Amino acid sequence: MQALARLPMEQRRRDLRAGLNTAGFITGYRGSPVGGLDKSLWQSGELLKTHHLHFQPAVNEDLGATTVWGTQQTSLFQGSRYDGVFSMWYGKGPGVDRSGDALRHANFAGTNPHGGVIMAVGDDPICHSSTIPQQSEFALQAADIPVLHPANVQEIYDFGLLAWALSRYSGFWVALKLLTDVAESSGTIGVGDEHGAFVLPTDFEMPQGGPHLRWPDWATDMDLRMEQVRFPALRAFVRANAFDKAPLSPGRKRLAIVTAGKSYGDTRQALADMEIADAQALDLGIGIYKPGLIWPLETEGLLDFVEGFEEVLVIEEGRPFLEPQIKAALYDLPEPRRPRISGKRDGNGETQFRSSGELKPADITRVLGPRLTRLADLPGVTRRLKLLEEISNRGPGPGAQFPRTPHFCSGCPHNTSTKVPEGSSAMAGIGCHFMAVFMDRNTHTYTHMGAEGCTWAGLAPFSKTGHMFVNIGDGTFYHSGSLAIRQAVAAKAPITYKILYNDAVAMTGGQPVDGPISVQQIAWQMEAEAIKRIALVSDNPDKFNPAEFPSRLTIHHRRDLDAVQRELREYKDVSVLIYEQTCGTEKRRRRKRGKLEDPAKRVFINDRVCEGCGDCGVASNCLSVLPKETEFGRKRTIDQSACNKDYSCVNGFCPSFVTVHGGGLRKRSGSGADFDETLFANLPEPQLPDTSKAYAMLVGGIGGTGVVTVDALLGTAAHMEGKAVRSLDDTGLAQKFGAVYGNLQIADTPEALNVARLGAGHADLILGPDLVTSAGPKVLSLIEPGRTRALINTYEQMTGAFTRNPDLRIPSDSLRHGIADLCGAERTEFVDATRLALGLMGDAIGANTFLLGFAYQRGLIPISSQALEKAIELNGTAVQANLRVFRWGRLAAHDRAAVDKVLGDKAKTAEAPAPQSLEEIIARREADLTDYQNAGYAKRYRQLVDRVAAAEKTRAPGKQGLAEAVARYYYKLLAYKDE
Ligand SMILES: Cc1ncc(C[n+]2csc(CCOP(=O)(O)OP(=O)(O)O)c2C)c(N)n1
Ligand code: SF4
Ligand code: SF4
Repeated sequence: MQALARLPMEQRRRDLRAGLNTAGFITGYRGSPVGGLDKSLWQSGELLKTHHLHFQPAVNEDLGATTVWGTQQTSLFQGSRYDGVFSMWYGKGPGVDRSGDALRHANFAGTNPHGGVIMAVGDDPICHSSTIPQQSEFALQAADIPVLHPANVQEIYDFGLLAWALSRYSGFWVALKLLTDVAESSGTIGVGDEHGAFVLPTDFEMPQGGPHLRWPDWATDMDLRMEQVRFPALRAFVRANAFDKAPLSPGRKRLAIVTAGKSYGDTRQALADMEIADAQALDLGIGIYKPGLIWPLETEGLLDFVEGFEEVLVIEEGRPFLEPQIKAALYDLPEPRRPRISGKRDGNGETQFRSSGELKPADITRVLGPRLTRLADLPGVTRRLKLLEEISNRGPGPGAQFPRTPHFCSGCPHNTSTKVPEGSSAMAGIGCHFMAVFMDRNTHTYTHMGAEGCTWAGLAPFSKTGHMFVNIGDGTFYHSGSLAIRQAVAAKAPITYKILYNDAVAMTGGQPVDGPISVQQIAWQMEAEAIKRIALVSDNPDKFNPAEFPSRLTIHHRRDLDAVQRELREYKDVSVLIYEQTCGTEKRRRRKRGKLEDPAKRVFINDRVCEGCGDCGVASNCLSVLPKETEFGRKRTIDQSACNKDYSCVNGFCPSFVTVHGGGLRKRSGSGADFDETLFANLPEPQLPDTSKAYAMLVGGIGGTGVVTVDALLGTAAHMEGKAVRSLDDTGLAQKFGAVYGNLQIADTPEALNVARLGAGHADLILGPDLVTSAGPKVLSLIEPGRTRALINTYEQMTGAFTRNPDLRIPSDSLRHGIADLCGAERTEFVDATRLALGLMGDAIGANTFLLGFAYQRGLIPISSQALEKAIELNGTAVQANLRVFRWGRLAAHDRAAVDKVLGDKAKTAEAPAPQSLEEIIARREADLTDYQNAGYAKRYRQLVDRVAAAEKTRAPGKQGLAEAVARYYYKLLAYKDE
């Protein structure tokens, strides 16, 4: 995203040097994988102004596209302040889909010669964070928009600048197709003048009138201009500037591989995995042609390259897009010069590359490998094919039964807002509430953004079901969803819209809604749409003044949500329930920045009173209500490090809950400013791993808990040491407490880094902040026995399923075995990083950095400690605490006894209770009851248990299950059972 954010600044600089006074305009709508662009631009602050850049996030993508159209009209009206405006539109695939009409109109009209339009199109082909897979080139082609396909961050930058030049020259809007693996990755790039440099064609004379936007102008003229001016100009510019490259061009021509963008990197990785270096590939007669412009394909260069090869193999992800273009180009070559061509299907018509799902280096190896072994004896190929075979026979491993699915954050309003009364159902739309479909909340089906409820408006006349609840976020409402409500009103559909006002566009990172919006405005807007029943539900209803609302709106506390919904579902037309409660994660952010008061109130559970029924977890649906295994059975505890203080767990009138007003969390022994750091003084420096080849690390953690930060620290540190880095982090839906995978590779040179995402058997290190994620099938498939090492946090962080199943247990032993069996016991290590970080620092948030320190000391991180510490400082967040916990991690690896000494008794806390004899169980409880009341009370207990034990001994010699049960549960009855 930073490469994209830098582009307009660079464009303005270059224009100034060329004597042009231009301005830049950036607009669009967020959505992963371009979800973070707006934040990057906002972070640029004053730089935007300095470079005459105007950033205006759009209400939605198609309106954004139309505003861009306007920026190309500077020459049509009096009073332009600039020679031209170069513009950038951004959006994810569905944004392209919904903008079809706007894009066709605007591109048809053309651009300004000193303006130009580029589009940053985020494509998520494997639905990582999307409701359907995207391959936007088809929609862009339909709008006559040329598509460039960058293979890495460097090409985002280079192609971005070239795209504006092309747009100015030819009048086209020009798109950059940004796949998740490229858009969400980071790497080191060059930004000198040679990047994005272009020349004007010398073999082409621009037809009279030129390609640009004008007025008056009519469709038939534009159509003609497209054919006779703009496409020829486009082709000439592309020919002159070699968007396409031939990185491997052999003398002896056997197999020409044509592949673009991410698939190019995947192909390179497949060759590297098979140990085929460039020289050997050339010897074997293998060539590679890499189009940068994937539509319209520049065929002169392509034909020059492929002529004379025996065969052309097209490698591309998704539905065939390059393949038909190449086939069409080759069709006219005379037979002897025309190579055979295969792509999705081989020469026999059998599928060789699937059109659905992700295309991985392993898939390419499976197709290329056998062909190569037919040409020569290649042990590397045989070895790799064998490993892939072994990996695909492994099975998914024990973790497959225990997935970490995304879940609402702690304190999320949707934990409550998405509940529906018994007997009712709900439909989902776009936004965080979508996760209700994974939960036990009678929420089924969804629509694309801005059509929420319209499916029910269509189905209702044909259904006996009288009513439907429909969830819609405030961001979506503002983007386009208010129109969906209008559709439902027009259809008189029996729907209750639950407009979830969480005061943020939360799913994409907590951006503000893109214009003025408030609970009051929504209420009045709904009133104006002729909706007669409107209710407002809030966790703090007193803050609302009824006079500011339509008179028929009713205001309720969230504890009355069920009753309000029961009433609304009887209503026979569209009704609206505005649910107001700020996003939990947003609250945490605002509190950290001092923008929101941090209530001095904390909730605790007295585990001696708690009966472990789990009702608080089920009712609050909150991930911060955790199990606590105690001598007296499984109880509950509140994770104070993660709690976002929405207090919904307190609602159950359980006597175990204790709220503490005032006061803060106690500082721990290892965290205070007065702590003596000399303990860390003599830490030896480990031998670091070799980076002459890519050193690949996978960080398997939980979304929202700092995995991305670990990756960023490692990446920054490596960069500071002059090493090449390539990393890829998850964003979007997975970030919500689902499994996230930080992919990070470090090497001495960038050429060693082909792909951003690690594939089968690629990992040198599995660094596992989360045991569940690290033992999942995805991570296990990265392990190559004998090469991969694993360092895993043993902490049992519950999954969202625990909110529905209070008896859920993490199968830690089998998960650990799943990893150790593959890596080998000697290459696997487990450490209780969360417990140690919490014990030392008073906050579990440092666990990831602790683990990093531990890994470093074990010689598993290929960067010096100085660089890592510098990166922690540069990161700027809780610098002292992070440096400290990093060093604690190092010390724990080097001298665990020294750490335990500092921890003292805390080292023993939270350990699972050790197995005990019957007598020990009884004695412990007898003593407890004496303390609780008196010796007589304890005696009463002892007598009954003894009687049962004696009876059991005579009736069932050798058994003591009954006596043990009585020992445990009679105690419970006497000590704290409250019913
Ligand atoms: C047309 C389109 N543009 C962008 C997105 C990406 N996207 C997914 S969720 C989301 C945020 C929705 O915000 P809101 O409705 O406020 O719900 P919240 O996430 O805050 O709960 C966006 C923009 C999309 N799915 N479709
Ligand atoms: S980001 Fe906010 S709205 Fe989304 S799940 Fe987390 S707390 Fe809920
Ligand atoms: S509701 Fe009360 S008794 Fe039940 S698990 Fe929660 S704290 Fe324990």
